[in-house]
This record gives sequence, C-alpha cells and structure tokens, in this order.
Amino acid sequence: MSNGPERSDVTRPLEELHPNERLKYDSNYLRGTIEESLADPITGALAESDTQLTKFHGFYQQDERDLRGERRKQKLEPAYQMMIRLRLPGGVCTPQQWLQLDELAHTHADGGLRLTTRQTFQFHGILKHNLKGAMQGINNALLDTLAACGDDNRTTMATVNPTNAGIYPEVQRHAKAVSDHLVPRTAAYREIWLDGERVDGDGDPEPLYGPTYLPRKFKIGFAVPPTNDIDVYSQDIGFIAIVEGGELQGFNVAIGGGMGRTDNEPATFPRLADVIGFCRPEQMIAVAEAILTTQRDYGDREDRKHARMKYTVDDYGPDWFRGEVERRMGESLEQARAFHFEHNGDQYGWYQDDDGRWYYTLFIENGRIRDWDDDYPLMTALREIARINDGDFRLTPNQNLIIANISGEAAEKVDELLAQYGIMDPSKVSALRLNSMACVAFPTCGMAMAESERYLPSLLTKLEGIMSEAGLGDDPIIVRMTGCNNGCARPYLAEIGFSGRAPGKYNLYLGGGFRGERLNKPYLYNIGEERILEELTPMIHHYATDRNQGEPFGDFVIRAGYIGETRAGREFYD
Ligand code: SRM
Ligand code: SF4
Repeated sequence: MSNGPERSDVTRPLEELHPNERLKYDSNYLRGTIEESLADPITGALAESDTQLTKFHGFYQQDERDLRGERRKQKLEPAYQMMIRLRLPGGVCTPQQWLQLDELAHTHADGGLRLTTRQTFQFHGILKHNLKGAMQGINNALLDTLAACGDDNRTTMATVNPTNAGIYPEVQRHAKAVSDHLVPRTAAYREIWLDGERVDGDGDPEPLYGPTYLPRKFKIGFAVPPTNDIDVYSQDIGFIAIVEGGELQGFNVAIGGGMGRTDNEPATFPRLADVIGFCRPEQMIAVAEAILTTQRDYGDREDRKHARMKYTVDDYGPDWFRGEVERRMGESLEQARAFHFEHNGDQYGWYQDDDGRWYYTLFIENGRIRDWDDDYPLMTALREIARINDGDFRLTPNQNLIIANISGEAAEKVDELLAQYGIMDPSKVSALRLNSMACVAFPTCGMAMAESERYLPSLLTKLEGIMSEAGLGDDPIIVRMTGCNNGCARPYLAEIGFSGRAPGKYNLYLGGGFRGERLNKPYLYNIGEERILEELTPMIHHYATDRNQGEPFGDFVIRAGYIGETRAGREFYD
C-alpha cells in the first residue's frame, strides 16, 4: 500500500492526459457543437466529438448492427439511431409518468422500453430528428436524463424490495437527495433540449465537478440488508443501511467497487468495494461529496482503462482513501456496524406490507418491455395497469418491475389484467430463469461481441433441462450474461457468468457468491454452447448429489475444487 499519491491529475496540463479531458475542457460545460450536429440534415449522426458529450446529457449514438452489412453493400451510412437513458434515482416513477414514457416510446422511439440493471429506463431506436422531442417529452413527464451517462455520478440505485417497505421511503429520499446534489449544474442541458435561455459565463457553472468533470463514470447505490438487490459491492460508493428497532441509524460506507475489465489485459479487473466506516444519515451527502471529489482529484485521467475509482482505491489503499475523505469532511467516520445480506435477487409475486398495501413483482425477462406478439402483449398490459393509477412503479436492479404500494382494490384489478393479458406468472418460471440477467448487446450496443439478451433465454431452457434431470428444478442459481467484457449485467458476481468474446463464443466464470459478496473467476475462455453444456452438466449433477444443506452453487464449485476462490479483484485471474 502506498502512503498516498503526490500529485493530483486534475492539476496536470491537459496535453499530458487522455484526449477526452481536453474535449470536456473545450466543450464549454458540455455544449460542444451539439446544436450544430442536431441541425445538420445531411447525416443521421452527430459530430464525433459531440458523441462523447451527449453521454453527459443522457444519450448515446448507436447504429442498428443487424443492418450494418446490408447498408454497407448499398453504400449507405450506418443506420444511426440514439439510445436515451433516464436518470431515475431509486428507480421509481408514478403510473402517470409510466404512461407518458409508454407514449414517447411509440411516438419517438422503437415502440418498446428497456428496464436496465441500474433501475432506469432506456429508449432505443430514436432518430436524430426525434431527439429533441423525446427529451422534451421526458421533461414534460417531470423526469430528466442529465448525467444518466458520462463522466459524472450516474443514476443512484436503491433497494426496492417490498420486504423493506418500512424503511423504503427514507432510503429513497436519501438516494434522490444525493443524486440531485451530485448532478451537473451546467445550463447546457436546458439550453439545448428545453430551449432555455443561454446563461454561460455567469458564475461558476460546475462548482463541484469543474470543467473536466470526473475521470470516468461514477456510481452510487443504497442497500437495505438483508437484501443486496443492488449489488452494493459493485458500486463506486455503496451505502449499506443500518436499521435498528425499525429506525435508520445511518449507513456503512463501501468504496471502490466496479465490474469493467478488458479481455487479455490483466491490469484491468472487477473489484468489490471495501467497507471503510459508518456515517449518520445527516452526514451521507458530505461523505458522498468527499469521496467523489477525492476521485475527481486523484483518479487517473491519462488511461481511461485505469480511471475508475476502484483503481484509485486499489492503488492507494482504502485506508489512505478513508483518511483523505475524513480530511475533506473535517470529521471522522465511525466504525462500520454489523450487517448481514441474504441474497441479491428479487422476491416475486404478491406481498402485503404492515400497512396493508400491496406489491407485485413481475418477472420481465432481461428488462425488455414490448408487445412481443398477440399472445404476449406485455406493454399493453402494463399500460392498462398504469391506468388504474394507484401506487407507483418501481424498477428493480435485476431488470424487473414492481407494481408497488397499491390498495387491495387495485391489487384485484392488477390480478385481473395480468390474467387477461396472459402475463407470465413468476411462480411458473424456473428459479434459474428468475435469477438470471442479460445485458442488451446486439443489435444496439456498439461494444457487443456476442449476443446476450437475445441468446440467454434459449441457453437457460437447456440449463433448465439439466437442472430438472438433476432434480434441481426449483433451485436458484444466479446466471448472468453479457455480450462483452464490460460487465453491464454484473456477470462477475454471478454463480455462473458469461461474457461474450465473438459470435457464439463466451468466457465462462464460476464461483460468485449468492449474496453478491464474492467475485467469480474465469473458468474457461472463448467457448461455444456445446462446450458450455458439456462442462456444466456434470457439475450441476455433482452439485445435486454432493452439496451441503443450503449450500449455494457458487460456494459448492469452490469447495468441490472446480475453481479457486476470488478474495480480491487483483486475484481475479489467478
Ligand atoms: Fe453498461 C457501456 C448498457 C449497466 C459497465 N453499457 C455501456 C453501453 C453504453 C455501450 C457503449 O458504451 O457504447 C451499453 C449500451 C447498450 C445499449 O444498446 O443499450 C451499456 N449498461 C448498459 C445497461 C443498459 C445494461 C442492461 O442490460 O441493463 C445498463 C444501464 C445501467 C443504467 O441504467 O445506468 C448498464 N454497465 C452497467 C453496469 C452495472 C451497474 O452499473 O450496476 C456496469 C458494471 C458496473 C461498473 O460500472 O463497473 C456497466 N457499461 C459498463 C462499461 C465498463 C465500465 C468500466 O469500468 O470499464 C461500459 C464501457 C465503458 O464505460 O467504457 C459500459
Ligand atoms: Fe454492451 Fe458489453 Fe454492456 Fe453488454 S456488457 S451492454 S455488450 S457494453
């Protein structure tokens, strides 16, 4: 462990840093030439430099990859389209907002909605000329997209599990407060999308971030034990609620989690956050700000693959980091308090809280909402449920949806609508599938190397067959898949994880913890389905016969010697 860094990257000349630092600096607080790009009728694309800046505004330029080859043959430019992501602290919206987003999906996007692994909505397939209308529609729904992507604090996650109903409103309030506190202040967003008055030049537009924002993306999440649905150890900052006698005492503070890694680059690795202390609720924002500004000042701005806070924490050590945070706060963190997690999944079906309010957690496979066909009009069913106009809609960190906090009368109507539209009853879905997640990947994600969301369902059908042959039909094993190494479905925390290497080829990871408490480890690289099934079949049968009572699959494969235990991110490849 080092005694601490001697220099702060934020004070170094821009020429020595990654070109994105200059781009941010020169953008006039995220304006760049976005307005000119939007006005250019010749292309469906934005200027290259603007595609970096628009992330801070909440959208990505993509192209429809299924059409790439055909468009190339026809000598056409790629089928450019935008993906918009909302900033939705704690993943909650009203039924009215749901209806507005549903309508926007039809008028401005591809007609569907995507629930993400960070509890927010994405619209896909938005053409450039529809962008401004979509952004204004989101604003009319009293929602926004500012900092949903980019080198800033992204959407803040918070446990939505209904069994935490008592403490839920308070934790939600904290998640929203910290998100609002850390949101960029630049007026560029209002000017460009909401036709606001130009205000550049007045005062300091970004007192917290400065002109170059953060070295890299930054993520915060709030977990309420025993539920670790948000995978708190994968966050840059994880706040773990400590509840005693039904009262929120404060939060344990965990720093330096992250999933991203790059194949064949062992200097990059997933890492779990370290718990560095405890803070009272009224200190939480000051703690978050001190951590974020420490990363702002000491994070690596030269190498974006080493720029996440997990590397700053790993390089300088959690003790140094804690000291710096306390120095900035002018007070010490208290000693971390005891807590215990039981699982990181969702709890499906109906639940009634102590006040008699009802909750229904629906399984939304890989978060994709659309009217699939006449037999599965999921989007229509949810629209009808939203029209009941009671309670709220909560997006879970596992890409599912909770129709939350509704009366008994509304619950009956929800039940009728679910039956009328034939919406999947989670009690009829295997525990394996209910505990699975896949990222978007093809056809929209520019980084995808293999299918994920479009492939995992069929692989799971095969694994379900093996599970039931082994007599494990009702047992949960956490399976997660991504189309590349970036880790968007947090696959390095899965008991069985996959990341795409090439079409039809995946790395297979084993040994993640059932409670999101342990990273897995690469088992085999670059293998196809046949080999995946060949490897997993005997392992699953072995698990069925030799597991200890209550032993999760991830623990079993370590005990049985299939894979070593990963105790720290740096050991991921050992
Ligand atoms: Fe992600 C980049 C989708 C959660 C790590 N992620 C992307 C992009 C924007 C691809 C790109 O840069 O061009 C993907 C857009 C695909 C598309 O077509 O929609 C994308 N990420 C997603 C979502 C939609 C996956 C999903 O199926 O739900 C999730 C949106 C979350 C949100 O609402 O904000 C999503 N991404 C995550 C998570 C999980 C989390 O945050 O809990 C991670 C791992 C945690 C972490 O950050 O360490 C994650 N995404 C990445 C990375 C790797 C970051 C790194 O540190 O190396 C990238 C690539 C990058 O940043 O360079 C990335
Ligand atoms: Fe795209 Fe890779 Fe993220 Fe999947 S993991 S959405 S393929 S960046």
